[in-house]
Parts: sequence; structure tokens; C-alpha cells
Amino acid sequence: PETQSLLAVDGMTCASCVGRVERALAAVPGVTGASVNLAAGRAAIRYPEGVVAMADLVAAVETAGYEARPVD
Ligand code: 9UX
Repeated sequence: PETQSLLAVDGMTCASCVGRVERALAAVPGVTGASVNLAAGRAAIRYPEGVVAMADLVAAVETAGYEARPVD
């Protein structure tokens, strides 16, 4: 089944940041959707259970230039 993870993302200040983070997450193999809430500083990432490692999601955001950490 599909599951979802949440990341707290720091450093996003404009709508283009949102696009950058969403595209970076969507490019991680296995990810089927990524949605960023700028005001909340959160990213929701969907993928089939078991196919994506949280560390890869964090790394993708950080490579794009933002700080990320998992949210329980
Ligand atoms: Mo907007 Mo974000 O001008 O890194 S793209 S601040």
C-alpha cells in the first residue's frame, strides 16, 4: 500500500522554493507524489510502503539547498 512521510523543511521563503523542494522529492526513485506547505514548513511525500528510505528524502532536500528532518 501507499504510505506517506512528513519532513520539516527549513529555509524555504518563496513559492519557487516550494517548487524546488517538490521537484527534488519527486525525483527520488519510488516517490509518487510530494506536496510542500510553505507556511507550515512541511513536506508530505507519498510512496509505496518500503520502497523509499527516509534518509534519501532528507538527502534530496538538502542537496536542493534546504534543511530537512523527519517529523513523527
Ligand atoms: Mo525564492 Mo527560495 O526567490 O531558495 S527560490 S527564496
